[in-house]
Amino acid sequence: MNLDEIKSELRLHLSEERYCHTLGVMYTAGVMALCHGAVLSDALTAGLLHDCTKDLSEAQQRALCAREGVSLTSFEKNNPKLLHSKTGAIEAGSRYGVTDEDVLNAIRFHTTGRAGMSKLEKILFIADFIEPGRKNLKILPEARQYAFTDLDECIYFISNNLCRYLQSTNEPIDNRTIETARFYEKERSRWQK
Ligand code: DGI
Ligand code: FE
Ligand code: FE
Repeated sequence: MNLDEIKSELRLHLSEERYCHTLGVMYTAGVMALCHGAVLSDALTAGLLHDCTKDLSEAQQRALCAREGVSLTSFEKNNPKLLHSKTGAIEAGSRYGVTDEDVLNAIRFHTTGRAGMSKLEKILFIADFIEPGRKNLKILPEARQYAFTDLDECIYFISNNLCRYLQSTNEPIDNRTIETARFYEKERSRWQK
C-alpha cells in the first residue's frame, strides 16, 4: 500500500484524535529523517502506522497475538496499554503490507524503546513524544531541541523522564523502558569528555 492508501484504511480504524496524532508523528518522523539521513519513506510509513491498533479493544489485541502465535510478556499481560506496539507491528505487516523489518521493529518498540535501536527506531520513539499535537509537558521544548541535534541524548532524556514520571505515579515500569534509559545514559556519556 502507498501512503494515501494506508491513510484511507487507517481512518476506518482510528478515532479522529488518534488519526491527527498519527499525522503529527508521520510529519515529525519525516523531518527528523531528513535531518539525520534516514530513509524518508520508511519514517513516514512507521509514523503513520505506529498506533494503528491503539483503538482496538484489549480482547481484540489479545486475539490478534494468539492468531499470529506472538507471545506476550507477563508485563504486557498485566499492562494492556503496552500491547498496541506489538499488535501494531502485526497489523502493519498483515493489513497494511509492510515487509521492511526496520519499519516493523520501529513500530514494535515505539512505546518502551530498547537498547541498541536503529536510527529509524530512535526517530519513531522520539517523534511519537514530540509531535506538535502533544500536550505541553514541561520537558517538551528541550526534547524537541535534542531531536534535531542529538538522537541518543534525546532518547535518554525522554526515557529517563518517563521512568521518573511512572515512579512518581506508582505505575509499574517495564524492564525494557528501564533498559532503554540505562543503555542511552551510557551511550551518551561515551561521547562526552
Ligand atoms: O500510544 P501513544 O499514547 O501515542 O504513546 P506510547 O505508545 O509511547 O505510550 C502509551 C502509554 O504507555 C503512555 O501512556 C506511556 C506508557 N508507557 C510507556 N512505557 C511504560 C508505560 N507505562 C507503564 N506502566 N510502564 C512502562 O514501562
Ligand atoms: Fe503508541
Ligand atoms: Fe503514538
